[in-house]
Amino acid sequence: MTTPVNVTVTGAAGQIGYALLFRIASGQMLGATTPVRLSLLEIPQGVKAAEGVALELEDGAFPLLAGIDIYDDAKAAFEGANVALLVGARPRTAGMERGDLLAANGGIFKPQGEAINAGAAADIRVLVVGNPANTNALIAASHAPDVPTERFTAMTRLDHNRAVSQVARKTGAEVATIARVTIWGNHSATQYPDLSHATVGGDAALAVIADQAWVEDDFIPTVAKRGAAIIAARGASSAASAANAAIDHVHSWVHGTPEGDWTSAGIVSDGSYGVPAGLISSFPVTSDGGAWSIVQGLSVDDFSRGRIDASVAELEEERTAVRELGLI
Ligand code: NAX
Repeated sequence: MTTPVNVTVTGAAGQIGYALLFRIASGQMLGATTPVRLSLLEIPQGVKAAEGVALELEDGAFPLLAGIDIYDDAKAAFEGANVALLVGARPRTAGMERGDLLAANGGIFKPQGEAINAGAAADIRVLVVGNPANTNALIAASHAPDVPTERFTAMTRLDHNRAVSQVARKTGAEVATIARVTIWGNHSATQYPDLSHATVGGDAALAVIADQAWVEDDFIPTVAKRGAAIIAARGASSAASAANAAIDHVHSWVHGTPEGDWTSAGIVSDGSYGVPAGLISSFPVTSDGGAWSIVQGLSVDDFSRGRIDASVAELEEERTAVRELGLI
């Protein structure tokens, strides 16, 4: 057996963790020939439930699962990690102000960034799922000065997948024929799902759809507010679809994106498309199997410009807020 890849998952006893871990163990994230060793990080109150999940993982008899360790200490959980999925976060509760939410998450993502810096493997790749994902990724990255910021990413793949699926529904085309959809900005209701460069069966998606009112009044709000629709219908937030998107994100990062297509991910801005450098914003991205690259040279019309700027302004506000809180 080749050396297992060390995968650390935080919030392992939560609902996304429950949907995610079995798929990692089965090889769907890193590939059918790559053994994995799982490190599960929980808060002390979550450890017992994580132990239960570990029992079930054992019961899967996954040939690729080389071991499971459970921790309530970040330093130990990230020791030697090659891939880290930061799922556990502090949710917004009734009456909580944004500053309180950011401060509570700073208390999670600052020490986790420090622990990654201290002990993760040299090739560490981090995906932040826990919300506010972009800014949590920024906090973690800023406390890991020895890890290239490009290794810290935030998940907008669920938004991307939702957008692709909505186009498939609208056009009747198969999902696999839809390409070049983009999510810009923040993983929040201000995100901009963009079809300007998307294609359906190789044709311009906007021409195939031929219904700008649908794009603006139906498609964009449906994608941006899908999380709320799931909560309203299911009585709980997206879990299996979020886990699926995390699997997709890491799979694309590690195995590369298909020729001629791209995906969406929150990665550190280099100033492309007028997004201030240093923000972790969603972009159209490709991967060569090693690193993400922002797709360059796309035209941005006035409508798109306004939407991108609005979401990026929210990211800047969050960055200012966490700066003022001393979290970055
Ligand atoms: P749950 O509340 O079911 O699980 C979260 C788990 O994290 C709990 O078991 C908790 O004990 C644990 N936890 C809390 N603080 C921790 C810490 N410091 N270290 C380790 N574990 C810790 O939430 P779940 O539904 O799994 O969602 C997890 C996060 O994903 C939330 O922040 C949620 O908002 C976010 N999401 C992000 C999405 C995205 O597209 N980026 C979509 C889905 C989801 O809403």
